[in-house]
Amino acid sequence: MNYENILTETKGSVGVVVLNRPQALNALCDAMIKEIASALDAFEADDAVGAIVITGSDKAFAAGVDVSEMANKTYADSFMEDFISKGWVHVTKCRKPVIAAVAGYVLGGGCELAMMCDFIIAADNARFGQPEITLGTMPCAGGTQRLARFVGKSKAMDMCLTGRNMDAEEAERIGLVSRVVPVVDIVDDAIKTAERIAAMSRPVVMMIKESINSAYETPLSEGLLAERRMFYSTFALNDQNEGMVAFIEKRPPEFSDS
Ligand code: CO8
Repeated sequence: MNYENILTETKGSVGVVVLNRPQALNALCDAMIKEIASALDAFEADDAVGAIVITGSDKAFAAGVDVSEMANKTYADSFMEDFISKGWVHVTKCRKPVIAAVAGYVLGGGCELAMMCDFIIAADNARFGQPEITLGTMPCAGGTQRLARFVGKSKAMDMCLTGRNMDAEEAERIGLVSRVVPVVDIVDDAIKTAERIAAMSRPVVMMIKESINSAYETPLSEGLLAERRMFYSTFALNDQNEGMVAFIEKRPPEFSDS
């Protein structure tokens, strides 16, 4: 597929998706969402890829969903198209780890897209916000749900009801992002992090991702039970034996992803 709104490349074992609509601060138009979905599906199917990074530019990860495409929609249009459910779910359904490497504006749907990824590494110039209320609407791709679960009710209410921006330092303090790095290092840092993950046993990576994600879907007792069962199942993998024997023999493990 030829992409018009994103760039893609493979760096070693890492698939990289770069949002690329600089003229609109990477506003997420419908075509771009479809392209992101297609790129993720392609990386998911590529055995050479072990982890994925989604990034934007130094100025904007994404300044939201494209307002010009939404302005004149009717209720019937949006309900019948169900445009939020279609492309976006590819991000959350991806079984390989997806890291959001964000800089500049991370607003509205941009912040929601970042939160759909497995974790967020932020540049020191990143600005997060859910400004939909200033447009007379509300977050629609997880902004009221994921944000509340990730940073708590008080901060989610503050962000969604005032529409204010939050800087990277605040975002790290409240746990929205895993760490903050200088903007010049953001992509390299995310790719190095993804490479480190891609070098682990792939089935174990997927099991851990699934387990952590289930923490947001299940009560604690069920989540703990599912985690224990998943842990026991790692003993059916060659990689569990290899990892532990390599530790005892004081050598690096050679995982076979089996
Ligand atoms: N959509 C479309 N175009 C955008 C968007 C956007 N979200 N953000 C920026 N642009 C465009 C601008 O229109 C401008 O284009 P042009 O040069 O042709 O006029 C260009 O990008 C550059 O933007 P600015 O000139 O405004 O740049 P500034 O540096 O002055 O300001 C800001 C940057 C503060 C980020 C400003 O652009 C801004 O406020 N953008 C909108 C932010 C926003 O409100 N985002 C939330 C959008 S809504 C959303 O994401 C979820 C909505 C859910 C609704 C569900 C649908 C039914």
